[in-house]
Amino acid sequence: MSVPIALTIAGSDSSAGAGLQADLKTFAANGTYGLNVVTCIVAETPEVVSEIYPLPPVILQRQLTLLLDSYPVGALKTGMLYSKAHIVAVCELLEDSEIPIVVDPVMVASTGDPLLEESALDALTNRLLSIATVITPNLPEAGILLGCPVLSLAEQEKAAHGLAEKFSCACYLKGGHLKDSSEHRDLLVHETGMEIFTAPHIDLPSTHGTGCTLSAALTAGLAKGQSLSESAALAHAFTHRALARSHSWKNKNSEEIWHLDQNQRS
Ligand code: PXL
Repeated sequence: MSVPIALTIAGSDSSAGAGLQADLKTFAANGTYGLNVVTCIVAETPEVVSEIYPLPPVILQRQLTLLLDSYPVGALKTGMLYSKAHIVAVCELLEDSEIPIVVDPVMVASTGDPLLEESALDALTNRLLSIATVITPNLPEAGILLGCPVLSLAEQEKAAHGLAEKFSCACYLKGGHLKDSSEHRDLLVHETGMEIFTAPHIDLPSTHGTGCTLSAALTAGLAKGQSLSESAALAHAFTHRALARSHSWKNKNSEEIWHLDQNQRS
């Protein structure tokens, strides 16, 4: 049997809980072979982003062209793209592609540091989102994309439909930023309706990498030929288990979610 291939276009997180490292671990844990295109090198931990070093957009294109020419990619995702030039570089190569595209519209790190330049927002909304099969914003990102904040469960539902319509794609809207509930509610709006995924709130000092993990698991599902609905259910369950198994080290502030061997760590 041939192994399904998932590809990520993302930044490198030195602490490996987010970014392309989270994506590759998630791809592997979900039965796919992962490929990666690096956009930026980020010196960071869950507590601090100390440096962002963007690679030249042409180097991004060389990686992506080579991989698309060499492998039967089943699905791909974009994560941290950082600048307008990086977004345009990706769109130039993917605009005519038939591969399902998951766009995680990464804007801000869990530390609050920006991971997208302000001048890139136009290219994100006008070019990248229009080639997405499914987008996976969190509530602050949804607010920016729609031009109005999303602050309640009712607004979340309206926003998920609004985004799907505005960008003519499916929308998996993550509800984790609503703080007034013991339960988190994510919504998937797609052609045939809306699905709701709920999970109990887990109190953690850091949720670094959660968004990357969810969009990567969704991409793995699509790469395996699962429907959007099945892929979303897989992604939701996988991310919840990874968060529930978060690991921290003695005398160290860092805490990282656990992607691999979900049945082996309790
Ligand atoms: O979680 C968003 C994200 C995406 N990509 C990279 C990151 C982060 C968060 O820190 O470092 C490279």
